[in-house]
Amino acid sequence: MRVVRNVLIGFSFLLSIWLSPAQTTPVPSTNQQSRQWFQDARFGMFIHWGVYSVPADGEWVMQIKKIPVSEYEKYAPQFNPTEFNAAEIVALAKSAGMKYITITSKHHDGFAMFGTHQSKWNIVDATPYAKDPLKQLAEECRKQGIKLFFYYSQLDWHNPDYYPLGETGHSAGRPEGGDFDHYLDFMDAQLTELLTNYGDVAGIWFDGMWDKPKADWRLQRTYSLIHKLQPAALVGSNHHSAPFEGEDFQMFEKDLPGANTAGFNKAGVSQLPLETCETINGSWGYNANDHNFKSVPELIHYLVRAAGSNANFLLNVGPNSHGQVQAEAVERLHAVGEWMQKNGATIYGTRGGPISPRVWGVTTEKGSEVYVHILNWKDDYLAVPQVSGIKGARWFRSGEKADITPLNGGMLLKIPERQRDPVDTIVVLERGGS
Ligand code: FHN
Repeated sequence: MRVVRNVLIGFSFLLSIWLSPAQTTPVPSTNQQSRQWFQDARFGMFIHWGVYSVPADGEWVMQIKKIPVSEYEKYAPQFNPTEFNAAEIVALAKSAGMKYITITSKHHDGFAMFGTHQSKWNIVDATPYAKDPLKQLAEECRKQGIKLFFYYSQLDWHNPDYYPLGETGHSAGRPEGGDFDHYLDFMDAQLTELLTNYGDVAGIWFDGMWDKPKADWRLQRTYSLIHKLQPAALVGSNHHSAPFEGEDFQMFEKDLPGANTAGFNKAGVSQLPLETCETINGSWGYNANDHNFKSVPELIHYLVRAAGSNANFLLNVGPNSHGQVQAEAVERLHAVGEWMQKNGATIYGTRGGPISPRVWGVTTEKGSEVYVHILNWKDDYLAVPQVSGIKGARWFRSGEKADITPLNGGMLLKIPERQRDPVDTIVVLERGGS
């Protein structure tokens, strides 16, 4: 009996680990469950917020305007975001249909938006605000059932130990010399604070490795630290290369997976859970002169096309120096949320569908249903490739039967005017038994 029990225990252990095709080491079940949740979530809020919101010229102002540390630090005493309301921001994300928030804990300027003890260059010690917005946000996310990721920039334009310099940060006025390993210790210490003092963290969103791609970033040490402190936390890094060992999702920037119109996405699409991120206007960090807000249909199409590419959509807002999200962004997020309330079933919990993305639209699938999202098609008929096992079709919005017939090895869909939707006409293909 004991032998049988031991065999069963051994077998259940083997079941609890899983080899992800993109990795050679087993992925623990806690991490696997997080990846599953992440893929089901499909939609998140990116928040770029920091002391750069004071000059209100985007998060690269220190680099672009060649501002030395000595001058840049003068923005901190002006940063007093008394209008910041964590409950409102979390509620805004929920109203948009977002399931998680990814907020900048530290961007390239090195300014920590949390009460770190590793340096005084942070919102608690260096500003009149003197409070920890990430602590407030973490508590609100727990209350409102939203998961929280922390963006963390490995690139640092402020820390003198970020040396030798990479592509950027040459106007910061830091002294020559500096110990990069000491900087990495500093980084690991800040990550330890974030993964110890803020409750459950859904993941760490790294950025900035592209500044010194050939440096020894001690990735495995840092990734092991994260997975040890919070085994359910996911690791992703926006290094624009193929995923490294220890990374749990792959992100793309300003393009869908596999596309590279913006020049950031040089890597192929891995087997890891995928996410693409984009700005709601043209800037990540608050830019007072950027009124180039995307329309609601554009944002919905981005979300649907991301899901059709088996990816999440991380949509960014940049709060101002008072801690407020721009009214134009709030308005658009509410409108996207109304669409998600009606159509979210064709996005949440789905995976990329059996027909690969097309100019006319994409497909997503969940269980026995395939959702055909017709985003850009004016004709009365649409020919699509055959999808196996289809026993029927219906219009998602009206529930009425859809007229789809076999044609030359594919399927011909008739699209009556009354079934059309100006943003996304959705047909549900119902799969049979076998
Ligand atoms: O340089 C950053 C940029 O400021 C922003 O954070 C984006 C968001 O994905 N990432 C880097 C550019 O690739």
